[in-house]
Amino acid sequence: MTRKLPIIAVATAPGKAGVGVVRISGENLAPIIQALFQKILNPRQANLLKLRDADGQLIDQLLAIYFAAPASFTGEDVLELQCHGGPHLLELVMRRCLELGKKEGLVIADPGEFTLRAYLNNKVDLAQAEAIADLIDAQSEAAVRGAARSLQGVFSEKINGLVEEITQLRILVESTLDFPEEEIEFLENAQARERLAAVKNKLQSLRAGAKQGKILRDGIQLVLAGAPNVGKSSLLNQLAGEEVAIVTPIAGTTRDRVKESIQVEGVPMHIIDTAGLRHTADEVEVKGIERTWEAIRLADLVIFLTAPGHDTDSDDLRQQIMKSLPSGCPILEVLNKSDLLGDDLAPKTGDKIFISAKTGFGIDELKQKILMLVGWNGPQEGAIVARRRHLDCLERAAEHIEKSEQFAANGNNSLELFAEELFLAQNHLGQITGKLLPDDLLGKIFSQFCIGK
Ligand SMILES: Nc1nc2c(ncn2[C@@H]2O[C@H](COP(=O)(O)OP(=O)(O)OP(=O)(O)O)[C@@H](O)[C@H]2O)c(=O)[nH]1
Ligand SMILES: [Mg+2]
Repeated sequence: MTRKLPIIAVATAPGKAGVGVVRISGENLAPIIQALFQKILNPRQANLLKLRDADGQLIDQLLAIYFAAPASFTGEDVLELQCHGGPHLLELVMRRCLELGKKEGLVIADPGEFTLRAYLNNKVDLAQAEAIADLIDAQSEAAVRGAARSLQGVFSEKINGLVEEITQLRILVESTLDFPEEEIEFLENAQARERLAAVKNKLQSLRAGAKQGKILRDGIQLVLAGAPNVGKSSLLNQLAGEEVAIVTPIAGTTRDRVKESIQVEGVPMHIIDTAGLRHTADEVEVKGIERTWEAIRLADLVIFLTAPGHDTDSDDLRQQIMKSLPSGCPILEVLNKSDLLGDDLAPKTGDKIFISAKTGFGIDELKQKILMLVGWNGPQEGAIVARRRHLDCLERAAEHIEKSEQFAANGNNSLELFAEELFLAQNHLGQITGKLLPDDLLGKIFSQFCIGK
């Protein structure tokens, strides 16, 4: 995980482009630069140079920029070669660099290895390193802005601020531990409970912000499920604004999952249209229905679609779906084909939403309801992006703060436990920015990056 060898990778996306960048990072790149260009490069200057193969034939004329350690992205020496952006050309450039860097141990970088080095050299903390990947993967403009804020350290600063407050409180508590008779007075004098309440509030608002940030980063897996022919594919098409899925009056039209991503108010929605749920002997349809259940088991929200004339078994089906939902996943019952009801719209009861995939009636209301059910509070000033990992850490920290509060309330003889819970809360927060992070987790996080980053 933490090898020291110089690494190389193409940093730009695969495919043809005007420019393609090859990046090298290592503790000392001087010998490699010398071998490549027979000269020393001044740091931070663009040099128009020729790269030749072993026979002296020109591979490319390129711009080389050298960043001397520690003033670089990785904190090591970095060489950026801005070549022409052809995949075969870049392959040749890579091969030549590997040839000439062989003596120095130059190897192809693992996914995320450049950023890992930036992290290990304290150029960014872990939350910022993750924000780099999130910025690249951002699925909407709002997600780009959120990731950029996290990268600037907005999220990390809040975490660090909270860790600092907890540390101060711990120092107070631990300095009193040796004087048990003063415990109760201590809690009063140091305003420990008030300070703890303030920490709790801040943690609460961080959790709320991170929950929004997770929606912004990952979007919502929205599964359209129901009996055949109720109009699931029609609804997908209506939401997507194009004919993504095949629609016919024949029950059992959709056999496989059809996915389409849209954005609603900057929130990415990954809509999954599924095979209609029914008993059937058709082998293909049976497989399709299995996939419907798989999709339901991974959903963030399931729309249970019904339509007039299809409600005979709908109670059973709803029950069955409810049993398969992941914990906390809401189900929204939607009645399609409301255009067929004429004036019968009156019995609109409960939470059920009436729509028409055909006319577009109720679609805006449906979108709003979806956002509300997944807990989206609308675009927010200063929003950040966050990951499941961050939410988990915040949740664990909140649990320990909760426990520490109980010990503080108990007063007598529980100061030690109070301090211990504070310590544990602090640890979980520290894992977000990467302090106190188990090594295997680090490997897992960076392996999800793209190559060359
Ligand atoms: N009147 C009316 N017809 C609709 C509406 N939505 C869908 N339909 C019709 O209902 C039929 C079935 O629509 P689909 O979207 O294929 O239904 P589905 O739920 O995907 O069906 P399967 O793929 O078989 O599970 C088609 O003939 C659609 O034109 C609607 O809002 N109003
Ligand atoms: Mg369908």
